[in-house]
Amino acid sequence: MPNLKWNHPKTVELKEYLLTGRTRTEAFLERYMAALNIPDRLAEAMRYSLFAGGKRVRPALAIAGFEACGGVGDAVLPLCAALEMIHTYSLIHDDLPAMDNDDFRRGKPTSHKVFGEAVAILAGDALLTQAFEILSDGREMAGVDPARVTAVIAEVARGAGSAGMVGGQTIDIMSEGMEIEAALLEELHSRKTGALIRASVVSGALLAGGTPEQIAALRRYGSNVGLAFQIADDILDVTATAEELGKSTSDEARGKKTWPAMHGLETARTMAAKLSADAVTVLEPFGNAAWPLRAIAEYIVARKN
Ligand code: GRG
Repeated sequence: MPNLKWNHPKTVELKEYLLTGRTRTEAFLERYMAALNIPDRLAEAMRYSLFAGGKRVRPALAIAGFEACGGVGDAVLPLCAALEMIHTYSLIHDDLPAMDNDDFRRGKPTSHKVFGEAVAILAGDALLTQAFEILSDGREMAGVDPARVTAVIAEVARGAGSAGMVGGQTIDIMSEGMEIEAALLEELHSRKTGALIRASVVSGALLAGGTPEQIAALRRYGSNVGLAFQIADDILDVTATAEELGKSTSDEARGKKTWPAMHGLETARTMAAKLSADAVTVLEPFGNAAWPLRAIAEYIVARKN
């Protein structure tokens, strides 16, 4: 596994890159949310989870995919905001009593603990719907070829929907407490976590007008990084403290199958490192324009939360 430390020069560069992406995404989200005419309690619940201190990995991947294919400027920000809204909706719903029944997320009480189940469900619904409104709002991506915007919307919908994240979550819920095969665990994680991560980098590339070869390469990158992200999450679930993770119950304790439980901790680490290394290999034709994608692939398996 790459041994990146936060004071290493390469990670300092990535840290700045992530911070810039995060600042731009949050400024866009603030502006967009402020202009919405919605009931106060709903806005409060949406904002509570949207601005709870997430790492903003998916926006960073979208920006990095966009830039790797020659994209410049702010046209990518609506995509970043939409991805973060979809991700936030998934976490709110995942924490509900009917799903994982979690009390803490990102170190704060979960949405339903603060707002009650009904408003938490509605905040999730609103964030998901709002994401697609942003993507289809012509004013936000003025000047971008509409065919590219349509391709982006389809890519994000596939990553978030029943073939992607929602499908993976369903397999997860249905297999809780059961013995499952390694292949099903991989499918579950590739859909539940990997699909939106892959859609983030691919949709950034589609928005920039990437060539079919570039899109295919970034699809492979996204699949590898997406699965590596989930394996790293499972490893952290058993090695990091509740404080570092910002949540209280481990997945293993909840009866979920994890990579370390299935394959052992060391093999899980080796698998994550291999997926990350394979992801970096496909970036060769992009040259230096893909340095953030390389750094993110390494960061994802070295992160501490
Ligand atoms: C409810 C449809 C529906 C889907 C939920 C993504 C998901 C599916 C559930 C989350 C369960 C979970 C903790 C999976 C591990 C990987 C993951 C997505 C972690 C959270 O993402 P981060 O680390 O979170 O990017 P932050 O807080 O940094 O935004």
